[in-house]
Amino acid sequence: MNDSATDPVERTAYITCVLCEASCGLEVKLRDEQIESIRGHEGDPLSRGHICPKAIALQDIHADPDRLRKPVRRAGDDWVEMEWDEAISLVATRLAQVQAEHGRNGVGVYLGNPNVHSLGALTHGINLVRTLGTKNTFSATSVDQLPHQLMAWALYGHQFLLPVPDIDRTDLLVLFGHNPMASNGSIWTVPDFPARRRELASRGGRFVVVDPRRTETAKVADEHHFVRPGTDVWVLLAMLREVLALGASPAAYVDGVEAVRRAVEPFTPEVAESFSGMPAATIRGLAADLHGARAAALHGRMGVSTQAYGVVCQWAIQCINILTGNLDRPGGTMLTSPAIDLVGHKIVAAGHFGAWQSRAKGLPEFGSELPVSTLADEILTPGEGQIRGLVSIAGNPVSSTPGGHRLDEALGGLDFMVAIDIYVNETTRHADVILPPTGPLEREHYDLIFHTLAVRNTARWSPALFEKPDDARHDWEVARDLALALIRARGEKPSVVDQGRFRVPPRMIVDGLLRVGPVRGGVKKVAKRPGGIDLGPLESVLPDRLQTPTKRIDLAHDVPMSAVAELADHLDVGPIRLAPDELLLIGRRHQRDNNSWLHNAPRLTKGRARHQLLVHPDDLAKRGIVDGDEVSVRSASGQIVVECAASEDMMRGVVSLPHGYGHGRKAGVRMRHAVTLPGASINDLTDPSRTEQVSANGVLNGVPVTLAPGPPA
Ligand SMILES: Nc1nc2c(c(=O)[nH]1)N[C@H]1C(S)=C(S)[C@@H](COP(=O)(O)OP(=O)(O)OC[C@H]3O[C@@H](n4cnc5c(=O)[nH]c(N)nc54)[C@H](O)[C@@H]3O)O[C@H]1N2
Ligand SMILES: Nc1nc2c(c(=O)[nH]1)N[C@H]1C(S)=C(S)[C@@H](COP(=O)(O)OP(=O)(O)OC[C@H]3O[C@@H](n4cnc5c(=O)[nH]c(N)nc54)[C@H](O)[C@@H]3O)O[C@H]1N2
Ligand code: SF4
Ligand SMILES: [Mo]
Repeated sequence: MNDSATDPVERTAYITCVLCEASCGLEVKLRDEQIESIRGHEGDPLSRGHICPKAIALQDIHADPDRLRKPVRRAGDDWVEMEWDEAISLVATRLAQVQAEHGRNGVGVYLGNPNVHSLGALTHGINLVRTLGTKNTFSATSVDQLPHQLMAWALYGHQFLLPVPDIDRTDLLVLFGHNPMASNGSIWTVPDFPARRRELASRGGRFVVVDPRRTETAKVADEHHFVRPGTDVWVLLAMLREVLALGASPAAYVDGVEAVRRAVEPFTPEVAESFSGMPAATIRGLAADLHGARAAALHGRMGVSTQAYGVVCQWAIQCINILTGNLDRPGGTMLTSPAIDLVGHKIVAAGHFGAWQSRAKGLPEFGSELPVSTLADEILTPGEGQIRGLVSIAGNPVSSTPGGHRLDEALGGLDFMVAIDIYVNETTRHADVILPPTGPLEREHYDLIFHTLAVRNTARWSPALFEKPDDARHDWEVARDLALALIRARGEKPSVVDQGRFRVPPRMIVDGLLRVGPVRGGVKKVAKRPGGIDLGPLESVLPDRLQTPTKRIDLAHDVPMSAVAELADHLDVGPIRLAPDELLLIGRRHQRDNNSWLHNAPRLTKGRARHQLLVHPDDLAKRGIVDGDEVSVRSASGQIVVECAASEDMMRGVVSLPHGYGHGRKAGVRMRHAVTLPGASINDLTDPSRTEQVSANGVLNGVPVTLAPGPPA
């Protein structure tokens, strides 16, 4: 007979991994509430059993002694724990003070990447930002996908109408500046990319990668072409020109073709070759292949978004997909029909561009956010509207944004800073108070964003794996409590609308939204099925789903067209000119890194070091540097010392460094494993004064640098 007192209690839970855009479904086995195993959930209709090493590390985050579990207040280089009510009240009072003295814009906001991976941050965090009411709002968008959103706004009438490659049915997939074998896909929720890529090959399809490094993805492609960093714009415009020469087949709802034809006329494949190093014949061949394929998809990501002409690159990519007839075609690039339709239900605004400018540099807002490259300027430049207080939510801009070292100094001079964050990192170490919400295994989740970008229409509810501890607060509760306290600290009374907006929990919001969609039921119905509800493959939805007032697409939209005209006027100038000894620096992601965090997860940091600067052996030899040497790397913005590694995978003249390294720069950071990790921050080299031509997105790739042996004397 079993002795129930000693019998272990076993259970299996099905949850969503919130660590990257792939949003995999996980199967977690527990024994007496201890995690026994984390696996990919085979029955998940979207992720089909996929998992990567980061998901295993979810348990490291959960158990990490470095993770904050109670609010802390800075006392010199030390941190003192506080009770929640006391902390919220202190923060609200101080923020209200800064805004009373310096105006609403006197408090700035930075929203980091993990916000999009947290339901509560999306449903409630955004309302906290609204309550702050500052124009000085910044986010990771402007070191990332801002050009995509701007292009979608211009062409499709909504910043979130972002077509994704229909990889499961395509015959030809062409990726520019994207490394899904490491990143698992971006602005494209494509869990299980490795298997989907293999299926493409076994269907007889082709896969082409254009990248200055022979990446993990390039290595599994049928073709890889090197391109000199920052020159994709000429390649893509030349491809667009060639597609038009072959004959365009746009849908009936597409306008502006002739204007585009005239605009791209100067951009010949020969011009593109001279700037990019990509042979004109290759450029013509790619255009012809995209034009001739039964179904083809062209997608460009970080590599082309975070360079000087990111918006034109993204626009040209859409134009090529549209003019080859591949937009909205099975196997081409398609829009999703998510169970919760952020676009159709107008939950997310369509976006607006240039409605105001940043104070110091006159850079344009997009969707009410300013480009983060200019955050330090807004802190350091005196005058009306200067940022004197900061709210940083799930972010580490000192590590993640151009000229991070300058921002690091600027943060030290603020009157008050609060971070809503689970760690003391390079940025939050400057905070006066840190408010730590529950971790990823303690909260419920529904992917509002990534279902909208997924290769299959599904709806998955993720329960909290563990109940939150009694004295913990979820991110939505922190946002609620802080916003309501701030309103009171201003001497006002929260309105009925405010009360309602903040007190309804995320689950109820999702429930209501699901009920008006195709699922025909709420959270309960979705949650009943591990892996969620399968709504099938992507469907053709155009022109119905367009949000332009005319329900038509105008390819010749003013914003991209004026940028193309400017490029045409300066065709003799071309890309950035380099001094003879200069190289171009680009970024890199690894499967076991996650932006600037997770470096204190032992499971992810063990094994071969990967912080090195990759350099082609010829470029090392020219400088008398040997593989494994320490080198100093200098740019217009700063200097770092880092170990180098010879790599034949690099294009000559190009060097690569991963971002998110360089921890424990000074006292205060409390991440044990991370601070002993070798490596330096690439964003001490990226230049905040060089921004993308149209949107002022960060230019993270194609940064001119020089290399010298050893640390500087
Ligand atoms: N040079 C260069 N720079 C880059 C990039 C590049 O390719 N090259 N990539 C850019 C891109 S695409 C991005 S998205 C940004 C990302 O950069 P950031 O926006 O700074 O975000 P992260 O580094 O992902 O994480 C920031 C912090 O969020 C906290 N955090 C994690 N989970 C939670 C949570 O659930 N709640 C709360 N409140 N906090 C949490 C952790 O402490 C972590 O340190 O970096 C950008 N920077
Ligand atoms: N393991 C892991 N996964 C992640 C993340 C992570 O940090 N680690 N971060 C997540 C986030 S926030 C994002 S936004 C996504 C990003 O996902 P990806 O877009 O795949 O990001 P990267 O791996 O930086 O890939 C950018 C590629 O562009 C190339 N490149 C650089 N400059 C140029 C150029 O001028 N032209 C061209 N054609 N290529 C260029 C680089 O060599 C690199 O291979 O990944 C997400 N997934
Ligand atoms: S690919 Fe992304 S979502 Fe999937 S398990 Fe890895 S980190 Fe999690
Ligand atoms: Mo990102």
